[in-house]
Amino acid sequence: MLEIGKVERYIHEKLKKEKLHFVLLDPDDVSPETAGKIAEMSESIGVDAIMVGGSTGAEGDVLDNVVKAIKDSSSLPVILFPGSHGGISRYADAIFFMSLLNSRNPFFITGSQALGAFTVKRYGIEPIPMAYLIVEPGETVGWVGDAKPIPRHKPKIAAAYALAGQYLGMRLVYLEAGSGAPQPVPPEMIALVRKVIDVPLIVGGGIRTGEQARRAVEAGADIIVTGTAIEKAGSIEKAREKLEELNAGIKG
Ligand code: 1GP
Repeated sequence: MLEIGKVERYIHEKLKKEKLHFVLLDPDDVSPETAGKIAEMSESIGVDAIMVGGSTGAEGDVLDNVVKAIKDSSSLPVILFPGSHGGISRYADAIFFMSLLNSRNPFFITGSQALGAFTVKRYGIEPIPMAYLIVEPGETVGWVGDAKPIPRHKPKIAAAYALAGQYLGMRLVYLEAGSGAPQPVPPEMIALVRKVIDVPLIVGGGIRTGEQARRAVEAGADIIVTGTAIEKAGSIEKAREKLEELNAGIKG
């Protein structure tokens, strides 16, 4: 029988008490040393998990070394956020086993998933099925994933895809504006998706301030993902300040 794994249970348990903050580290942008430092800091500040992945170059040794450095310096769960089946590391705890539902290319909906499935099983990584939806502008992941980005002023399209994802058995829905997006997913879209689905809602892309994070949470996001604001803070001290600001916006 299929059982829900440890990391997914951890997410559900924590969600009973508060909204969650996941920090995304892209191995193509951060060294293992910096990743370790950010992970340690994240844990001390109250971040709930570290996601690792990216659309380009987050594979092989580069990926493994970042995951290992994070595991060595914190006890937070490490969840893979792969751009394709190349983004699997045996050292991670779990993987968002995601389908880019609004891609034009079946490779990103089911193809890459089939190519990666046996690797996930062999490594014993916990798969967490997730509907991944790209909202305008979509940035690099939208281009690479051949998405038909959901127009920002069409929340109903996002809600329809999100509900379809839930009905297909996906246990999380992720609304993604794209890493480094000039604006995050609009609150009206988050609110409608939240109203329609029952599974936890993750929101990310372009969230740079505590205020933006708070607005996303107030609109109905359960989990906020932040990456660029921390990776590009400029120094470890500034990254700490940014993490604290974002975390305060999420946790209230
Ligand atoms: C990207 O949603 C994540 O996949 C995080 O985006 O880098 O803009 O925080 P940012």
